[in-house]
Amino acid sequence: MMASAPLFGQTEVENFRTLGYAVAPKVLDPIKIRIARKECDRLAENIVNAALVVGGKHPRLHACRRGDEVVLLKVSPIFDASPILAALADDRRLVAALRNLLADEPAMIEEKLIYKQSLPGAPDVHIDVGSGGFPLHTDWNFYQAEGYPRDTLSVGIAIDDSCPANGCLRVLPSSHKTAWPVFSDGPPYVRPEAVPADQMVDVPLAAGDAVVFTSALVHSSNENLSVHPRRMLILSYGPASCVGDPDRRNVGYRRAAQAFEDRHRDLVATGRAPLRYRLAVAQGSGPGESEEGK
Ligand SMILES: O=C(O)CCC(=O)C(=O)O
Repeated sequence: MMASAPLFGQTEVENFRTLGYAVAPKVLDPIKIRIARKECDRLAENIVNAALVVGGKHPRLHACRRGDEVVLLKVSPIFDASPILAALADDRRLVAALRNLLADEPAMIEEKLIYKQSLPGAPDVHIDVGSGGFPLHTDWNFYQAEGYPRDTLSVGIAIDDSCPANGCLRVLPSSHKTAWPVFSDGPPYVRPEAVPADQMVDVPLAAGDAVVFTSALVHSSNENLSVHPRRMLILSYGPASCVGDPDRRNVGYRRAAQAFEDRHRDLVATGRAPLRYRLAVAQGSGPGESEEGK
């Protein structure tokens, strides 16, 4: 049997070391992309439904408001809610590539699904701060507080095409070699006045492509100005030998989310869950189908 080509070739490995990021094409094939999109829709519907029925903040759901719209920004953590997405990411070539970049066994410390998707009918879910983009930051500035090593890295796998118009990732090449000043009153975002804005570059991706970037790389993204979702699965890994308990950042959210979802199931089972939110509802018609109609 012929050995398959590595996911990240020599060029990607060199770019990753020098620039702090690299793009690898066609990590997901068209069948997997289709499966991933369907699963993203199923998950978003379930999570919005649970949020509407139970009320309050669903621990996995991060939504924001933009004008009259409610934007589903991200769902995190995700793999305990989606064995399908977990299986897509459990890819032999991906693990081999990460092992090479980390020079160690990769231990997953975070999984999140960026949606950047306007929710039809602007459902009445808990709204977080922000308007649909990600301010300048390094993931390291967040991971550091939990004791994860600086050489932690992330892989973003595009589920939809991404480009400047729909808020693709933007990075500052080679910025991982510098310590950037961050805000100290609130989340540790990088201070924008310290960043040479004209040196930021867009990282457009075709659906199925992946970008790998080190946790110390300065990055951001703008709002999605298109009418379509811009979904990307972002998986972060540290070197297993020095990561400690990999799930310590997310285990609390995971347990809280599972308890929230148990409460939703209980309300559905006892006929106290009248709403059935559907993503396919036409813009403006809003949620409101009965639970029996599913
Ligand atoms: O996918 C994006 O738009 C950016 C996501 C990001 O920067 C993050 O989750 O840290």
